Amino acid sequence: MQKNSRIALVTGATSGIGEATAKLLAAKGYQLIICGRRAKRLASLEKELTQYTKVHTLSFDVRSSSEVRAAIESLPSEWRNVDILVNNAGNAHGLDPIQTGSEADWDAMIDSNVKGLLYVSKAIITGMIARKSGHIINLGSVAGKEVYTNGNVYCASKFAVDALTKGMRMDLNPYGIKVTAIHPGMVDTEFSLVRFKGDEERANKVYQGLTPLFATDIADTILYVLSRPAHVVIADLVVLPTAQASATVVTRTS
Ligand code: NDP
Ligand code: 8X3
Repeated sequence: MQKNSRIALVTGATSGIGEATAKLLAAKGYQLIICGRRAKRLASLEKELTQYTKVHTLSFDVRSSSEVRAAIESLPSEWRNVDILVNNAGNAHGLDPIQTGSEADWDAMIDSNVKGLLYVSKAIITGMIARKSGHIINLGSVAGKEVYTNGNVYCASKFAVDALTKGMRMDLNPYGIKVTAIHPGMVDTEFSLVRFKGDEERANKVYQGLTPLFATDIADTILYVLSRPAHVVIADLVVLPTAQASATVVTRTS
């Protein structure tokens, strides 16, 4: 078992990028607070990861400021000093033109991708400021750098993550807190299944004819960002599969 005294809180650890990140950081000995709404998945992940490191589980919905506050306040004293926050929880809901988009989808994206990130950050930042140290990693997206057709509100939510990351880095600069944004292109996770509301055929088509990124690729990137020396912060990274040149340019072999 590798030892690392740092405590990392990962939101959205029940699948995809968050789950892969939790697994990699656990293998590297980081102590982990794993979060998500699906408590059963968290319980089985906790069981798996405890062979490597200490794990604490928090099940809450990032869209609810009161749930977020209660969850963070419930942390036992030995888990309170969170060194690393990976703001990963989030999803796209729908892929529709602005004129026919669903308000429920808009709410879900803005409430989780933007407001949820803010609520969790606020709850954690107070302690980081008091200790004058910490590292916040926000999961943006290529969709937060370029808008694509029908991406409207999802893109806006990720543009907001980009702006918030820059703002956080400025506001937290006097306290020695590092702030990083990682902006992946296409990653084969449950992302498209959620976007298309469980339509597997449609979700699978997104990754057909190309080799997408895998969640482990982004977990590797997160580990790289975390393992830079104290005087180095990776501020902003766009990570694409080789087959993807931009939000809209992708080469498929079939
Ligand atoms: P997944 O759907 O596999 O994972 C999303 C995670 O977010 C789940 O663990 C889910 O947990 C959690 N989550 C979603 N909504 C909430 C909520 N309201 N409260 C708490 N947790 C929530 O997708 P990815 O791993 O791909 O996505 C992770 C992040 O990466 C997202 O922010 C996404 O926008 C971003 N991203 C993804 C890309 C991709 O192509 N896959 C590309 C660029 C960025 P649970 O349902 O248990 O609550
Ligand atoms: C996820 C990548 O291109 O589907 O953020 O929006 S994309």
